[in-house]
Amino acid sequence: MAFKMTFRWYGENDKVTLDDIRQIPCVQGVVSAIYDVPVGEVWPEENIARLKKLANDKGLTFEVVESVPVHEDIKLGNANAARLIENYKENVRRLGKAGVKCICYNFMPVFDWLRSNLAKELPDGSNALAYDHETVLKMNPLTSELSLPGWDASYTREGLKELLEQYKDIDDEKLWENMTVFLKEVIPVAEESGIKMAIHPDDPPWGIFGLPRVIIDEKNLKRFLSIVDSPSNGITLCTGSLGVNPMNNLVSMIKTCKGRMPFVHLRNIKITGDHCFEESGHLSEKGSLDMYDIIKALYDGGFDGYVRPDHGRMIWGETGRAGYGLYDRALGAMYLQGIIEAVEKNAEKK
Ligand code: DNO
Repeated sequence: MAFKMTFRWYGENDKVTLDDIRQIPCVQGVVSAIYDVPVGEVWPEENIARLKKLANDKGLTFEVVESVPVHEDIKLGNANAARLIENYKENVRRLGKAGVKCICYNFMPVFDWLRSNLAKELPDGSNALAYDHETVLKMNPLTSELSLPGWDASYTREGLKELLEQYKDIDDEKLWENMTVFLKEVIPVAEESGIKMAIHPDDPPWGIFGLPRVIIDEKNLKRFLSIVDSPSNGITLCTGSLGVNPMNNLVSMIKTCKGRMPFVHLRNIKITGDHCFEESGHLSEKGSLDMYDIIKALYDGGFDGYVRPDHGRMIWGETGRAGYGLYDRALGAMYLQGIIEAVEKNAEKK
């Protein structure tokens, strides 16, 4: 099957259980990670095996890891980078051995995804994540509470000040350089291990706090893919990340990245102003992106890979990890699957 529907699961401490997930009719597998090993260290094989067994025992596959985080020293390209890249390669090997087929990661300096409001009330009374550029510009990363419940625990920022200091010398070109070193080492190991690496775009796709960000638009995606021209060097097409810049044409990106998108995050967003957006429900008419056009473009390009609904709103009184509750993501999965079924059957009948 070309589109494999998956669902992110934060492991045994997640309020959303595997029993919940297996009851969403279209979901075949979970997307997860090992959360109790510090960034940069090698994941114990028994932890990986346990995660896989837990999922498989519930009839779910475990073929996608999100994320194997890239240590800041690799992004900075400092003296520790070589050792940490070796550890990363070992993780790729171990995950390949355990049957994992795709690894999602990102190369965003210091901060992963960023929002200014974790619970903006939408007109229907639901709560969603939102981003307002003015508010973010006023934030001081050293004093503001920037921790997001959706961030991988491994992204906690000790020594943040020191880290930001080190990034002073890293501009976009230097970041590309350090990324190139990483890719040239890791992609051959991924190829041998039967793994497709899938870089997540920067979210939001513009610079914040003066830090470089490069996985932001079609031109840079092309540049990224050409660094190592291999099916194992791919991207996670995250519609909600790239789509908040109205200059980014997702359908065109899908054509450009044909065959190089092993993983797709399908989510809608509503652009509410210049550099401002809120995370609407998945339904096309609720946001700025046309989910039908996106899925159709993937299908037309012969997409063969994993998809997952992305951040959901908090609805029906649910509380929990912002963006990662059960109900709205489950609605999203079923809505997306409806489009997928229609697109596939429509094409078969022609
Ligand atoms: C947010 C996620 C990101 C993503 C990482 C991948 O909800 O999409 O945190 O997992 O950027 O490394």
